[in-house]
Amino acid sequence: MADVDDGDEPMREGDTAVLESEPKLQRPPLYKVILINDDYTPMEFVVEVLEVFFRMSREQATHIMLMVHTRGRGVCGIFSRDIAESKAAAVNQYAREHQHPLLCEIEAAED
Ligand code: TYC
Repeated sequence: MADVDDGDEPMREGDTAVLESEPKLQRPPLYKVILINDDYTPMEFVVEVLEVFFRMSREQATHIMLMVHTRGRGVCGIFSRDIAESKAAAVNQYAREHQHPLLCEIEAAED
């Protein structure tokens, strides 16, 4: 190209310098899956949910369940929006199928 500086030839008066912009790759936003405490869902059921849907060991699951039980809510995982939404929906559906009021929500994670 004659008039645009593509780096091959020395610049001359009248040429146009072109600065390539930095590629702006943004990471996809992440979402926390939050478990909410209630007075009725059995502790054992919550532990099972954490093992099955969040692949936690019995020890991890028990730790998170007790944290939710004492503090009111707790994070059980951080995922892309699609995965977070489908995990929360699957947990809520599983809880309803077993007539438990257990509630799972998602919340944007700060980055
Ligand atoms: N609070 C419940 C109980 O005492 C246990 C529980 C823990 C329920 C965590 C929900 O997200 C929850 N049986």
